Amino acid sequence: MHMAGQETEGEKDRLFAEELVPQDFVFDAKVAAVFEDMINRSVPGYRTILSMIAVLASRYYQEGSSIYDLGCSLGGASMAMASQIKSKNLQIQAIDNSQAMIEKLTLRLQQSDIDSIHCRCEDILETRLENASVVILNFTLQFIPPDHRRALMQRIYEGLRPGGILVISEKIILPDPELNELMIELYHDFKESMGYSRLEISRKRTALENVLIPETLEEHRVRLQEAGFRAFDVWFQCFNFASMVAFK
Ligand code: GEK
Repeated sequence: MHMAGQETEGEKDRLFAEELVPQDFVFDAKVAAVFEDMINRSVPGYRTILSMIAVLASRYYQEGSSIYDLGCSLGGASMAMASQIKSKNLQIQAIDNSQAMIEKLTLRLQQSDIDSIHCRCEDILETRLENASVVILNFTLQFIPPDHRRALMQRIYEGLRPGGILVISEKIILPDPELNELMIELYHDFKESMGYSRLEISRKRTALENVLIPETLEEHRVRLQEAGFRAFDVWFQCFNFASMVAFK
């Protein structure tokens, strides 16, 4: 896989280091340019989660089916799956509604030798899901307005083949207020250890306030069960970040 190149190399995330008027967070060209550095320094275990999504997908991929990576950003999960799954028929649909992300991903794919990833700019609330064995929502559902989440789960369930899986990674809320506060503080300590200043951390938190809406694991479980999934559990958690898997 060849991914080097001036245009596709990520820059360091200094978005919240400079003085700026507080605004809601958007996935624009500025964010796309620093995305890899940002997510690696902001999501504890991000790299591990990508590698393990590939392991899970490899086990549950069914020959002749499709894999969907919903809210793919720069295709981290798609690329991990593409290199893990050895099938000539592999078809990964990588979808994101950020034009900037899809442009950058398209360039990357053109510069690589990967032909199994098909990316497009689209709202995942409009995506037609069919014949899927693996669906990935890696830190995407948290950005979907809460009142649209149930219908999305239902459509994913309908689009999955029996035996298929849905992987959902999210920032979560812990039901116990004291533990919840502790996890948030530990998370902020983690970000500080990754080189973000207290000011950057607090500005980013404000920018995400109306945009990233976390839920408890119980809320996820109930919604998945209501959509029809037969089993659900958490396979990874670090502080207030978790990744779950649900089985059809
Ligand atoms: C990764 N999964 O690296 N339709 C399509 N895309 C959307 C929508 C929507 N309605 N809402 C948000 N997004 C990736 C990381 S980032 C997580 C995912 C983060 C997209 C949005 O444009 C962004 O690219 C992505 O969801 C969330 O494995 O930045 O914390």
